[in-house]
Amino acid sequence: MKLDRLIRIGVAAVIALLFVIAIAALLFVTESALNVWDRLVEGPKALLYGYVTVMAGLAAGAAWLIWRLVVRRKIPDARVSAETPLSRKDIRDRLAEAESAGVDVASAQAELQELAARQAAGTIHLCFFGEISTGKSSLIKALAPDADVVVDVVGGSTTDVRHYRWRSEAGHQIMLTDVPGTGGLEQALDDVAMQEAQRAHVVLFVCDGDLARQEAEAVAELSRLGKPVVIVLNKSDRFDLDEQAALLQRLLEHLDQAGGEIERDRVVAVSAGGESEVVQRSSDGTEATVGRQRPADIGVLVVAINRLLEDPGDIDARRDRAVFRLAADKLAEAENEYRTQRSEQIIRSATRKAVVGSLAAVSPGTDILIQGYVGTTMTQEMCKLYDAAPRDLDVEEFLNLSQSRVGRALPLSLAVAGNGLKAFPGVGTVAGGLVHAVAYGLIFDALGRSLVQTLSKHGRLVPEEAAREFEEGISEHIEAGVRRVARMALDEKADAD
Ligand SMILES: Nc1nc2c(ncn2[C@@H]2O[C@H](COP(=O)(O)OP(=O)(O)OP(=O)(O)O)[C@@H](O)[C@H]2O)c(=O)[nH]1
Ligand SMILES: [Mg+2]
Repeated sequence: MKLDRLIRIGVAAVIALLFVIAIAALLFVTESALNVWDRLVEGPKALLYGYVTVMAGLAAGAAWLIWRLVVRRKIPDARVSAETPLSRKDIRDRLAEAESAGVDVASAQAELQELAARQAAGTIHLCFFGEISTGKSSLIKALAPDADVVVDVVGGSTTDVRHYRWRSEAGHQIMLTDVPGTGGLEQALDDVAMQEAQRAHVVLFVCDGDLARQEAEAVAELSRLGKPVVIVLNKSDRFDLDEQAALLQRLLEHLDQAGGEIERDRVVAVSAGGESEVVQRSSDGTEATVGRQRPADIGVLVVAINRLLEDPGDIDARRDRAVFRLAADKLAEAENEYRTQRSEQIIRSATRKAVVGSLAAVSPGTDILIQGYVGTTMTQEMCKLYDAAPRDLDVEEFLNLSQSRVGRALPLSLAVAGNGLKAFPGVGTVAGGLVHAVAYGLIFDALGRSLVQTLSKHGRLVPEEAAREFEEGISEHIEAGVRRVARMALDEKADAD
């Protein structure tokens, strides 16, 4: 009791002393400031202004330094740039940068090569795009009767991309492109079709009725990519004139909502014809099913294409931009792939170092090393992989926050490690050192995986969030990683022995 009172009196005395010092300091500073100010005011004006300028400069410099140190740097968000148009130079630069980092850029590069080949040939590509069995192949066959086009009653008859030569009235060299129908069983074929549409100058969007939701979305996507879209209502032989007129109106509304260009001939109704099966009865009474060609009526489509090409405008530049976007998407996919592989390597290497370090330690258990070299290197390498330039302070803060969570997770990690090791035949009694090594390895493994999750979600290191991710996912990661890490520790131990 006495001691407590003494401490209180002591603290009170210190406060009183600090108060006196603060007042004295304030008086002293005020006096010198006023002194300096008086002299400046009396002295030449140039000195006054010079002095004020220097003071303001110093204050601004200090503020800037504090800002740099404390406030987080804003890293441009990759998702924002997904909407901005790309130039040839942008995409070339990105490719070169990614390639030097070790990313496989072949498929993105192939897009640029295909574009160059098409530019050199100077042909205009018209892509027939639409759901399966809407009559894309039949339309191409009607336009270019000599072409060897596959048409089938069964949906999904076209499974690859084919080009057929054609010529417009104005003498343009044209390629009619047939692609697989969308909305079938294979999502991969939808992608093939969409990518080919992206490479074309104009998309002829073929449908055989009002647009379903997916079709409307595809029209919107194509318009967003800057594609001139013509909606072609095929099989119009199945509708009477009033129905046709109502459908054309609906389609025009779809195009308008999708942000497509509403010009003359952007929505047309045609009949590609195609084959129908009819039962033929011969004079002897026998019946046979034969295919009969329906009459084609595609005049309005030919007119629409010719009109569109009368004044092609910036059709080439728009096609180029869409291909650059396609190449950028393929590059992003390749980068993701690369990150997945590389992050796995980084995690493995850190986990191995933790295991080896722990096996070599004299008294395992005293040294959880998250804040040490291994944790720092792993965090920095991972951030670099995700183009997130972290401040050293952020790395430190993340590791500190994670370290405080490790204490809670260690018993679980040890238990899982012990069980995991027992599952290996021939290990026999599991030595404590080995269990600790596996437990530490598991913690690094979990740390690495939570880092990958936050970095791929936010594109930068947000210490509190990354640490929370670590805490929330740790038990799941520990369970998932135990076989791998136990194997690693056993191998390392065998090597050491
Ligand atoms: N009634 C009618 N049927 C048509 C018309 N055009 C095509 N068809 C029929 O529609 C079916 C599908 O024709 P395709 O040309 O193979 O359709 P597609 O869009 O190329 O089909 P996928 O390649 O499978 O996506 C065939 O049975 C055609 O005979 C048309 O104008 N009227
Ligand atoms: Mg087809």
